[in-house]
Amino acid sequence: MQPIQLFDPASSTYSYVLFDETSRDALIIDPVDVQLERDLATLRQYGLRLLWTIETHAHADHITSAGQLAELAGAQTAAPAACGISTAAVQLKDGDTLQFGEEQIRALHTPGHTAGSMSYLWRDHVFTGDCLLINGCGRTDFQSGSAEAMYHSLTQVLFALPEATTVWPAHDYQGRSHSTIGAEKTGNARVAGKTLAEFSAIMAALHLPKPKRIDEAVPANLSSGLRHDAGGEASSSARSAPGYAGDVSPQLACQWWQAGDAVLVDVRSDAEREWVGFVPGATALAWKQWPGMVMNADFDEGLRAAVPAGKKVVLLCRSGVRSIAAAKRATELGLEAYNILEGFEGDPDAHAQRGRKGGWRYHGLPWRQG
Ligand SMILES: N[C@@H](CCC(=O)N[C@@H](CS)C(=O)NCC(=O)O)C(=O)O
Ligand SMILES: [Fe+2]
Repeated sequence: MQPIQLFDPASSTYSYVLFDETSRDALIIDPVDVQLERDLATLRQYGLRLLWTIETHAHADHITSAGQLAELAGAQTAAPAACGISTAAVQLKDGDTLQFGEEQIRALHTPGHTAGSMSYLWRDHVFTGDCLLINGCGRTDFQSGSAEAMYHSLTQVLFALPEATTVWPAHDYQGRSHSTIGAEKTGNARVAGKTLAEFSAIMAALHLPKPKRIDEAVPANLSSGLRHDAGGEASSSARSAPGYAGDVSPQLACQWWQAGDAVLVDVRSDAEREWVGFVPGATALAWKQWPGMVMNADFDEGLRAAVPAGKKVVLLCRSGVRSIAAAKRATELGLEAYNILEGFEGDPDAHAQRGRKGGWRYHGLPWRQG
């Protein structure tokens, strides 16, 4: 089986989907925010359940959709431990493996483009991020880059793999899709047959312009692409000036709902409900929002139809972030709208801090597996 290779033309980035053919459990490497819809459609087309989003490094040229995929598809986020992506649920160290169905992918620490950069090995395929590129390699002139570390990663780590290993890079700027370790070992213009001194001189002479989006992309990628205005801080700033009727615990929301005082609206996607679990009898109305784009038309219409005059609406999402945005929208539509704290599953950071799980499903309230 071959990896599914996906391309983002604006940043010349390749993302990769791998899956287990029996269980359909899948992962995606280096997903790009503006390709979110395409990637969700790809998962649907192949009938896949996304278990993992995996970063090769904190990108400087585009923003990851990892955080969005966690919300929308129920994936867990994984990133190299030394990249400072503090929101990633799994912090990978050299040699760590991630399981998807019967398949496994293994992290190889390949610093040089950045100090934390990793490549990933799956069967006889290696996903090299911005370490080994086709007839090139990642630049080493910013973000903790090092030509010496790059030289070591290329010649000692990646070129030590079997020559038939297929190389899948994170970028190609000339339309090439993949290569092999053997071809790069003998023919790569920057490193093949070069000493460290020669390689370092080549890297120092590149003088590449700074990526256009670096100042915006790196901070966003350090929080899995959930920018501060769309991520966890949205809830704390929202609390001081909510723009909606208020926050309620899952228990109180359930009481109101069961007493007929409120309509319970689940704003997660169909996929999330199917994979994670649903609340029988709740109204399903997906809230679609990703950076720079809010798609409200269906939501508005559905909400108007679902909530009779005089009733409250209580909004449920996965971790209590999207439900805030949805509650604000419902308020704009004239409804008395409440956000259900911590959503269906709870906030993983809060779990870690408090040592307990907080979402709807952990309170003995009605729900069923999808
Ligand atoms: N021109 C691109 C940036 C290109 C770039 O710097 N790419 C990085 C990867 S993030 C690289 O390592 N390039 C290696 C090369 O071009 O040789 C932009 O403005 O976004
Ligand atoms: Fe990069």
